[in-house]
Amino acid sequence: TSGATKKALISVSDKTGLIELAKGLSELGYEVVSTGGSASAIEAAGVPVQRVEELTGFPEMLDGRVKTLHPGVHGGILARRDLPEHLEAVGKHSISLIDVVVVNLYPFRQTVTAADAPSYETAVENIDIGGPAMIRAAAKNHEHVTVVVDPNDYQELLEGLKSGGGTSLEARKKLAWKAYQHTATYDSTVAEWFWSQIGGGEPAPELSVPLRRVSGLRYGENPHQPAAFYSDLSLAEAGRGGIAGAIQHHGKEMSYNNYLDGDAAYSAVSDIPGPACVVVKHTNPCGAATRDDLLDAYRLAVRADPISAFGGIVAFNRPVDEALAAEIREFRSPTDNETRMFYEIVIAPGYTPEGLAKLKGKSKTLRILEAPLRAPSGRSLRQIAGGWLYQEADSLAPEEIEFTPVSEAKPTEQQLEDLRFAWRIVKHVKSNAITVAKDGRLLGMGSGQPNRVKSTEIALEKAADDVQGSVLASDAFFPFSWNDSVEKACQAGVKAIAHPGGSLRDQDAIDCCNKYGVALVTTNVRHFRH
Ligand code: 93A
Repeated sequence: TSGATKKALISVSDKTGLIELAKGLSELGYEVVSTGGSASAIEAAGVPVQRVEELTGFPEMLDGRVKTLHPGVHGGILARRDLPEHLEAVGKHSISLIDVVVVNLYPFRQTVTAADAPSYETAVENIDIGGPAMIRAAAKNHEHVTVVVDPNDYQELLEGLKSGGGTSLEARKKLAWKAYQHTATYDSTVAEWFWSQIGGGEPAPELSVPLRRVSGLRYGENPHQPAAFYSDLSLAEAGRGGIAGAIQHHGKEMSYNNYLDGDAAYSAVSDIPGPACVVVKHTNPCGAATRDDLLDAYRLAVRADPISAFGGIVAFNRPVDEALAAEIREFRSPTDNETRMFYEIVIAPGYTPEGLAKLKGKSKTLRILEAPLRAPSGRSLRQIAGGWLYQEADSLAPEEIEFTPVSEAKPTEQQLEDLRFAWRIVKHVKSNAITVAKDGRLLGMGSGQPNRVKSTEIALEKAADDVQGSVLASDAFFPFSWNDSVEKACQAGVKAIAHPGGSLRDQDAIDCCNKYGVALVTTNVRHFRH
């Protein structure tokens, strides 16, 4: 075989546009090489074609499992044209260079999702090995080789080749990107299928969510967005409690944002075992406390951040009695003693009759909701453009997690208890999430910052004077850097820190805590909330 003529290798399962492509390439002076079915189709159309067996001097074998997996093919694709050693090596073995590679893969997805489900064996035979190898090789050598995986790109390929010097480097890079996307998607489809075949992995359920339109809402997040509220009628979600099934005793009608924030508050407070109060603003807990006396818990929760609590949602996990209702009604802002606190919603699993009557007197508008506490599991669905994401709810409680001390200083029982409390709350805070707590109350939190150090700074700043002797929880591990969160927390007076661990820089966090005599524990569990 001479290196003079340019070669194009075609091996396609989807034969769309194949003949036009082969004709076009042939007319441009390319020698077309092809595999079994593709070669037969090209031949039948009267276009000259060389069979890959002739190129390799090797027959197809193992029922077609080995067709193109040969140095005669891969050497011709991968040789660098700018390296004399490479050209010499292929020359020595009479391997001819391949300039254009057109491949699309066995239709694995169509095969395994066909109405007539194939046997396990058939599915396995439909895993393409030689095709991805050629695509990846050609894409790797895009400096010199053009790779095409999509029949929609044939036209552009022919036009590019026609224009004198062949396809542009820019075009080849773009095609290489597309090629790797193609093989990556292919492999993840295969992995997903295997997942469905192994006992350990439950395949994600086919979802059809029976929804009942409960009410129209005045508007969505903003007044120009029409909106409505639907409840989920499926058996799986029935009886799980939470805000969707709440009874409203009093107040203005619920808004879209009320549902969102109310859900966040009630989910967080439902996760705390002892009597507790959680205050939420814009879906993030900005105050939280647990006390034997719910009234104390309420006072402490509001004090964590009274400015944020103003206009927030107040959620309890025990019934509200008259004394607590009176306190909610009269409570004045700790920062400005003139003003009574204003809330959007109070939600609890129950009210004493006196409690309810008292609370109603706070204002005409205060929404008073009653709902069973939210069960800790269930499903979570979120919309993205053109689709939905499914996951099981993040229901891991601190009791199910091992808090492992990794520093010289070990946490005291009280610190461990505080860490568990901080951990419960951090799960409900948007990532990057940091919570600072002491004696069963939240002192400060940093949420939603794209930089963990910033979240830490915000949390420490909010905790202010109370930070001495407090504990800190981080929803994900600390990537240590010169201005790291761990050091900031230690310097501020935090005495124990919990994070998942698993960073390459874990040892740096340990060293830092040892330097300050702070206890560091790892949980091995992450609580991202994006
Ligand atoms: O069975 S394979 O994994 N082994 C190979 O060596 C091989 N080479 C190409 N499958 C292989 N192919 C695939 O055959 C291509 O990816 C393409 O999808 C298909 C084209 O076969 P035909 O030209 O016989 O229709």
